[in-house]
This record gives sequence, structure tokens and C-alpha cells, in this order.
Amino acid sequence: MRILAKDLRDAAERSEKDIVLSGWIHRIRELGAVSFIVLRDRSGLVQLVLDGKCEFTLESVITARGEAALNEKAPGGAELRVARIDCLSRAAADLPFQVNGDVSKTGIEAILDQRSLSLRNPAISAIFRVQSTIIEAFSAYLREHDFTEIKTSKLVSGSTEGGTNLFAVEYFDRKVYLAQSPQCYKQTLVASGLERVFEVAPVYRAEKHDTPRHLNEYVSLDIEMGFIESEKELIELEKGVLAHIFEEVARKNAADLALWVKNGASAPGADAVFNAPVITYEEALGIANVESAKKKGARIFDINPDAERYVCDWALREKGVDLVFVNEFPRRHRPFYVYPLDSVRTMSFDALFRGIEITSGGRRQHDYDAQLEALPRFGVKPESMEDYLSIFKYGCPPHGGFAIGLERLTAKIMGLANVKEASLFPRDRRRVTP
Ligand code: AMO
Repeated sequence: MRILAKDLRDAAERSEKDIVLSGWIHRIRELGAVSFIVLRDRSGLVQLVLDGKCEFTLESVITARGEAALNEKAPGGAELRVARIDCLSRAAADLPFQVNGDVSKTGIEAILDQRSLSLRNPAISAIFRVQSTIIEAFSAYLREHDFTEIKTSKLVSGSTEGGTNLFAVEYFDRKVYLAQSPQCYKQTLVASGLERVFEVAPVYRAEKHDTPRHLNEYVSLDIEMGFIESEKELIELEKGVLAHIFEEVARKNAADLALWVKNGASAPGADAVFNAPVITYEEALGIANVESAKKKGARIFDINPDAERYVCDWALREKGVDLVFVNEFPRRHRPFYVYPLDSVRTMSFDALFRGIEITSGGRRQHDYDAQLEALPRFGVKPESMEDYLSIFKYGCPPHGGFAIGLERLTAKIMGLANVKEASLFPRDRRRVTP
């Protein structure tokens, strides 16, 4: 009977005599006339005991047949006593990456250069099992709340976020751009009558930063919904989304979190998420300056990365949770599509989690005349936004939404220092391979 590594102990308790396990050789230890092979499959690691020497190299793919036996000293409390072993694919001996090593001691460039091998390391693959749960839980929660999943084009004729951070692409005889976000499309689909939509897809930012928080391609978890009055309803929705994601990660990925526990990997409890404070931009600036002064830091004029860290430190100390929602951002800090609260403030918000912004969002301007009038003030030519403006011309509900950066959320749950570690094949200014 073919089983997974995680099921060997059950098979041993039933004294199964004919068990088949398939996977990669993770480790080999020879002790006199016996070899101990650690086999790795998608469910984990398991020990095989073989009479004689192991002829195969590390990372070779094998199938082993034998008897399941209990052994409290073996990982998982059981082992396979091998009767027959076959090699399905032999690995070359000159492995350029030590798959069974301690990756906390390996530099990020080596990990990324050798991605196909580094992903075999159980701690590294754990990051992407958690990421898979995040996407699944995000989507499941929204479907449960009557949202429709959409997939929109990533080739666009111009900016969606304002600014010039766009990658140009040759498109027949003209130039188009990679989308910075599905912003215009998600708003279009709310107005088109779907009312509640979400999208999980890559977005592209031609930002020249090379920092531990920026990627040039990342996955955006986007939400947009109609018939809201303010960003406060969106904050409540995001609390529900995050609480569900964290609950699912804690339930399904306990073993994956355990591999990063030294780095602080954990999923906050739902109560903590629902208790997360909501403070205004002005309050956040005040808190950041008090915290900065305590640490003899510089005066803070904006919610910059230092301020994000200070505000999260404050929330953890005062409210017991390292998640904070900051709303009422000033107009000058937000894109053209935001809805004003008054002449200075907007109905917008960010979510800060464990020291970094993971979400931006807010209510949108849905009034045609007001949007037309606002565009030039943001340096956007109304002629270039005709399709976008037409959304509002023909009947559009008040609406809003937000986007969570998948890699930032994953990195913060796992305690990773660099967002690139939470991207399978990260793209930065220099890296376009593997
Ligand atoms: P914004 O540009 O703030 O908002 O992006 C939303 C979230 O995406 C993540 N993020 C990034 N992650 C990795 N690398 C980057 N270069 C990067 N840039 C942004 C962050 C951020 O909070 N259209 C709006 C959202 C909305 O209003 O619905 C937008 O894209 O986690």
C-alpha cells in the first residue's frame, strides 16, 4: 500500500507489512551494516532502515517497500524496514545547495539563486504551504460573503495608481503597460452590477527601491464592494478576512509555523484581530513621534517605515496586538480616486501588521463631475481616463475596497526579514531568473 510519510506511524501501529513510500533522499547515515535514510515527501520526513550501504546520492528520487515498525527514536515515532528500494531519478552528487541544511544560516541570494533546490528545504516549502492557505482562506471568506472572483487584464493603456512606476510592454505596433493594480477594473465590475468582487493576481511596480519590503512583481489580494458609506465598513470587512486567514493558518499549518518559531512565526488569534485599534493618521503621527522621541529617533512627518514600526510597537504594548488600522489619510498622500472626508482628509486607510503596511484602501470618488474636476489636481489628464470616467457617468453606487500584499502578509506571519523570501520567483531590479 502506497502511503505518505505522515501516515507511517498509523501504519506501524497496525503492523502493516507491505508499505510503499516514495520521495527524495533528504539525509543518509551509515552505521555499521545498517543505513538510515531520511526520506522526504510532500507530507514530511520519515526514516527508512536499510541493510547494507545506501548506493544513492542525496536528493535522488526513490521508492521503498517494506514493513512499518514503531520506533520512538525515529522522527514521527516510526520507521520503514526496507525490503526493496528503487531509484526513480538519480541526483548528481555536486548539489549546489545543501537542501537538508539550516536555512536560517544561508544568505537570501544563495536561496534565491538556487530556487529549485532551496524550495526542497522543509522550512522554505513551509512558507508556500502557508501562503497557499492564505489565498484559500481569503477567497473562501469572500465567497462566503457573496463576493464574485474576477480575473482582469494585466495589460493596460496607462497608469491606474497615478505616478510613473510602470513597465512598458511592446504590444504589436504600440506600447502598453503592465498593470500596477486592478483598481479601475474592480471599480468597473462593482458598477457593472457584480457589486462585490475580489481578485488574486500579480501586479507590477517599476519602483527602483531595493528594500526588504518591495518587489517589482507581487500578488495583490484585491477587494471592492458597493453600497458603503465610509472606510470603516471596509476595516470591519478586513478584520473578518484577516481573522479567518489567521484561524485557517493556525489550524492547517501548525507544523509549518513551528519550523519558523525561532523567527517569531505565529498567527494572531481572532480576538486580537477584532480588538485591533483604529486610529487616525494624525493620531498615528503623534504616537510615532512619542515612540521615536523615547528612542531618541528623528522627528516623523509622515507614516514612513519607521512610523509603521513605532505604531505597531505601541499597539502591541498598549492593546496586546500588533495590528493597527490607520484612517483619514490626508489627500496629498492618496491617489486620485479617493473620497474626501473634508478639504484635507480622505475616507482611506492602511493596515499595519508587525511593523509594516500590509493593506491600503478606502472609499472611492463615485461622482462623475467631482472625479473629472479632481483629476488634473493629481496630474492626470481626463482625456486619458475616459474609460474609467465612464464608470461613473452611467450610474455607479458609492463603493470602496482595499488590497493586501500577499508576500508582505506571508512574510509577517512567518517572521521573515525580507518580502522576497515570501515570493516563489521574486523579481527585483536585478533578478529576473530563475
Ligand atoms: P497600494 O499601492 O498601497 O494600494 O498597495 C496595496 C498593498 O500592496 C502591497 N505592496 C507591495 N508589496 C510588495 N512590493 C511592493 N512594491 C508593493 N507595493 C505595494 C502592500 C500594500 O499595502 N489600488 C490600491 C489598493 C486599493 O485602494 O484598493 C493599491 O494598490 O501590502
